[in-house]
Amino acid sequence: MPYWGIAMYSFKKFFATIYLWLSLFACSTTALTEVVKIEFTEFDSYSIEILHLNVGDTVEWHPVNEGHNVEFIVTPNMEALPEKSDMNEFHTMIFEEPGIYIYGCTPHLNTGMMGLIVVDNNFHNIQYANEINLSPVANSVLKRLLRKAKSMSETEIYNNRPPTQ
Ligand SMILES: [Cu+2]
Repeated sequence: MPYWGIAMYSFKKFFATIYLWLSLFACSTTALTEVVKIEFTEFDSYSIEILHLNVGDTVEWHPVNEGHNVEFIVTPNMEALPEKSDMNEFHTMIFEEPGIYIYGCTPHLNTGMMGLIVVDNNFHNIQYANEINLSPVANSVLKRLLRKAKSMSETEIYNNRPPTQ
């Protein structure tokens, strides 16, 4: 290879490396917020039971099956729980605070139609979950969700996060 050929080759390699570096840097510093879709299933449940989010992510609940809604029973701010959503209506919420969020369907909470959202993998407000009064079925569902969420490894949490849209 003539001298200029080698120079050209290392020149290209140099820029390819710089490009790779810059794109990795951009990915790690840009705050990509996500919009996650959860559906009301035909089996009186939510299509995603445990969800890990970062602060600023959004969840959309889609009423693809009738007879359900979204009512929060635990959030980091128990003094100001969000208003429950209307039955059979689309609902959306942005998660601004780290902590656990527990919600259920108003008519099916007692039979265990519940969802757990963990923001920033932060469980600081988990004691609220022990203080709420639930039916035995809902209580065991909640315990299962919390146990599973807490025992998830970083990899499992990463894989549990829906892809960025
Ligand atoms: Cu329901």
